[in-house]
Amino acid sequence: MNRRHFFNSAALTAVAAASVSRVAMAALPEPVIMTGADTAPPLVPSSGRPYNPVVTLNGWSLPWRMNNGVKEFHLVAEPVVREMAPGFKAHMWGYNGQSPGPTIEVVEGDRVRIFVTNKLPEHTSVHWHGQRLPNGMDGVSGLNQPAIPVGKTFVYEFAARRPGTFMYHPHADEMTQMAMGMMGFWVTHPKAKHPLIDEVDRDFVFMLNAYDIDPGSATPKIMTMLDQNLWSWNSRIFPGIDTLNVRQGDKVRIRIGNLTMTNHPIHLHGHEFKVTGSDGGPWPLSARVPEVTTDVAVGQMRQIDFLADEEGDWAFHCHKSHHTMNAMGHNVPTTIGVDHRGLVKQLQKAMPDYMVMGERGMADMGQMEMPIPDNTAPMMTGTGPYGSVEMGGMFSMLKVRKNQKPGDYKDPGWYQQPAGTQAFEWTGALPDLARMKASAAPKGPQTEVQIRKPMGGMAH
Ligand SMILES: [Cu+2]
Repeated sequence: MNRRHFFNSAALTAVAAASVSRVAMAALPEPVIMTGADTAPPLVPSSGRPYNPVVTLNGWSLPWRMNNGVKEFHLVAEPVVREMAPGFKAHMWGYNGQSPGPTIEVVEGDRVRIFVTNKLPEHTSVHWHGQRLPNGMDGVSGLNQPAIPVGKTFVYEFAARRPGTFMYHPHADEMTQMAMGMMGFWVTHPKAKHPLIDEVDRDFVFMLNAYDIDPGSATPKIMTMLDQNLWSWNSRIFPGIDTLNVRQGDKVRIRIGNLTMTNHPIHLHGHEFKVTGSDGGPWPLSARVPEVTTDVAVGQMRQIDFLADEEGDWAFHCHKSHHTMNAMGHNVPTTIGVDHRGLVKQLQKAMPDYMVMGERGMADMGQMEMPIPDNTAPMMTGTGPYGSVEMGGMFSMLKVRKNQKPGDYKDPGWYQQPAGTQAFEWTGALPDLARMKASAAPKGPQTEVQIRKPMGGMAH
């Protein structure tokens, strides 16, 4: 984190006091810029009302300056380079050095002033999705305010009236600016104990977002409506998404926002959770049912709570199987069952790099080190302790450990399963596989259907 000036941190208060000049204090706060894609530790508040901070996956929370009782933040809309996975950098637009922008955390009742500086090549605005605020602060350019011209700074100011999880994003040339990565999270913590908001030990936030970046290129294609090839959490794709590391017995909350163009059924292994809130606010107890998957629709936020009581490395992912894959630059028919013998040599005369894909399924792809263009990520990848995980995109893990210290968010490494608790190979005798008896088969002529999936539309 490149803290050009640090306005709020328990650890660095003394530094901040020394580094903020009187001129800066009189003017707008200097922006804090993030240069990396690591998950920052929670930003413990050192001014204003106390709260239990969130952890943004592969992201961070924006420090503020307290000015006469008003929390002042400075967002800079600008082109950024975001590392989506190790070795794969995308040229996006975002805020303060990254896409998504920093999470803004405030407390119910706080007076908030946000300076927004536009360093994009076109005008922009910021809409504060889900907030109660004066109409002129809602950020729809043309409707609520003139757009923020290139090079100008606008000021938004309102009170954070209700606790909850919200988002921010442009409401000016939205199609371009959101496809380029402009979005961020906003959390308003309750000011006191709230009957519908439990206190939790760990509180994670991330945004579902999606991009269309051709393998070998770096800039998202903004015209793509549905056929994005990179399905990401906070503009990161597996294996670039950090794991959610918790202590066994922790009460865990995860807040998930969706600013893609489709819904995402988010699935957690090994535990049941309850959806306890949305951007509309905390849900009544009567609306909370146990689930292991919750669909997060476009423009929605879902907050899930659960007790992390099962030790292990638990998969946590979007259940649309094409959303746990990375970029594919091809339209191919399904070739499972096709005999390729002889064909490959013929094709390699014309295309020396030709490889057979999917003769037995696509799992081979996860294991083959297939040459790929310079700036992209393998389609199905990630190595676990027992081999290739064959995943990409919207996939991570919940890591539950007995000895994870409170407040420690470091990756504990792979889970060591106790002896006798892992699936194993049967090495005894096998009976003949039971088949349907000929006498039980339907009579009459049989048609064998050859299924060949249609060409094109390999959208995932
Ligand atoms: Cu999905």
